[in-house]
Amino acid sequence: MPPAIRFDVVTVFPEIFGPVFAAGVVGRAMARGLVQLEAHDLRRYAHDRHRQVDDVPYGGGPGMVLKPEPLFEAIEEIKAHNSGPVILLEPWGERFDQGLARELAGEPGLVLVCGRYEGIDDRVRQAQADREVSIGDYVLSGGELAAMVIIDAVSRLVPGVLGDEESLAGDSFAGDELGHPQYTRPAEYRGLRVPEVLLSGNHKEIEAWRRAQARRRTLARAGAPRPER
Ligand code: 9D3
Repeated sequence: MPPAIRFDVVTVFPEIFGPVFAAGVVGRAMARGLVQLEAHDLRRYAHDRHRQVDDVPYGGGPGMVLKPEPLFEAIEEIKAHNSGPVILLEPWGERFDQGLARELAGEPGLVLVCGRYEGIDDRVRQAQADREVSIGDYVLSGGELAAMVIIDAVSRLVPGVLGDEESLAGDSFAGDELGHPQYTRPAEYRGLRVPEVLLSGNHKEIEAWRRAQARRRTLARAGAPRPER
């Protein structure tokens, strides 16, 4: 069975991807062959014996810039077996949200290119990239954590990745709300009681309570991104 989605990541830190996805639902989907992830070491595509993948910026300034040649060659090789869009992880990219996750989950694969240092030679964007994506307005040290966020959020939308236990329906409430508060046993802990309605066994009332709580959360967090509209 071919994977439902394939992620190829270009990075100078390929070794950090394995452990992150070894556990959890995405790791299980990978073990089942439903999701395939390959992290490609950019240094393997370096041209010189020092395996140099960065160089000083033209025009001067601090830091280093990822050189075009290793990135072009890595991306071109990956494109031969991954027909999905090439996405550069960039702080100024289009904001990743649940809508974009859904869109990307419909692709056969994604090629995720992680920047490091001051950034990526712009010719990579000009000639190789289909889009640029950011995960939010804060400064990370590179694109790897952003790529992992995207892999996680996209993978769980691939049909069959989630079991019945953690099914997609649980991501939304009435299709449009944030979740309601959750409780498990014991019914009282350190004087804190579980709301009586949840112990009542009255499913109609429980449903109404949850709906109201979810609405409260949504209003209290107005402007917060909504999962699974
Ligand atoms: C300090 C360097 N900055 C000068 C204005 C630019 C800059 C370059 C590279 C800032 C951060 C980075 C590394 N970040 C990413 O590669 C990145 C990122 C992020 O920082 N925030 C949110 N999403 C992303 S996706 C890739």
